[in-house]
Amino acid sequence: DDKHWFTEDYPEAGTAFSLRIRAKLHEEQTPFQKLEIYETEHWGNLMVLDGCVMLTSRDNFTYHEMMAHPVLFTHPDPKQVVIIGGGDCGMLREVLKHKAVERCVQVDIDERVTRASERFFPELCSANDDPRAKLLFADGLDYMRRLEPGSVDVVIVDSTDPVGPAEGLFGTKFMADVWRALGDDGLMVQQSESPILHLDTLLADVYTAMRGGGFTQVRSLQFPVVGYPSGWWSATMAGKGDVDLTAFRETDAAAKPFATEYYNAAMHRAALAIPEFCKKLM
Ligand code: AG3
Repeated sequence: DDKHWFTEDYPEAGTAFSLRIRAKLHEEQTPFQKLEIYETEHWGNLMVLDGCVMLTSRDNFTYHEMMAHPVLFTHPDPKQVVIIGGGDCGMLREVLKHKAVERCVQVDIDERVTRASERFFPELCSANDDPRAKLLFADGLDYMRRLEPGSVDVVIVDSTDPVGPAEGLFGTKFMADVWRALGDDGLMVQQSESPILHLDTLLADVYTAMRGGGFTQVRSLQFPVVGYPSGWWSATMAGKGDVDLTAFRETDAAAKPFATEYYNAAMHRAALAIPEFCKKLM
């Protein structure tokens, strides 16, 4: 009964991930990618771009919370935030939970992703009307190049895999543009794929690109994402100057005045631990 399953195949790993589906709710070829939405049996709605799982209603909280909150609790006072990608608006929602944030600009190349999210994932779009939010539909590479130097506190890169539209977001040139846009205490975080599958083929390159772009401090967090290849994911933070990326505002995190489903100070601390096979990155 193949038609009752959505499957993402990972040829490089010899594995696949399937979700039992009830219906295909939407399909379109946008100017940038193929966008599909399914209703699943057990995981709510599913968004797929170019055959890759982006999120489900039920599991996206681990990814969005672990990309947004660690970096925001590591920066001393994050006021100006930029999200590159993130068109589903789930990252924007997490960022705006931080009262210190005065403005969060989301820059996704594909407006259709946001329109589909508003329709099929309204819970992710609950902060889109926040006066601090600004949604731009533009090329993130261009946007970053043009930002005024030193004008941003935190950049969050919530991209697709490093092929197709997102490829440039993993390169040294982009990292150098992020470095320049950030203030002295500035931090970035980038989704950096699976430690068990992509350590040598991607994570090592992200470290090289970040260092090549000028960042002296680089550190990954690891956490589960059920719907992504291997179910085991990473986010890599980078900082200017001699910031200690393991020294977050732990007291503030422990007393966070907003609800989360995964993130807390202890999960943040735990996610910073480095498995033995990953130590060669450091
Ligand atoms: N960012 C996508 C991560 C890459 C998933 N890769 C895959 N399924 N092959 C997700 C966007 C969520 N805001």
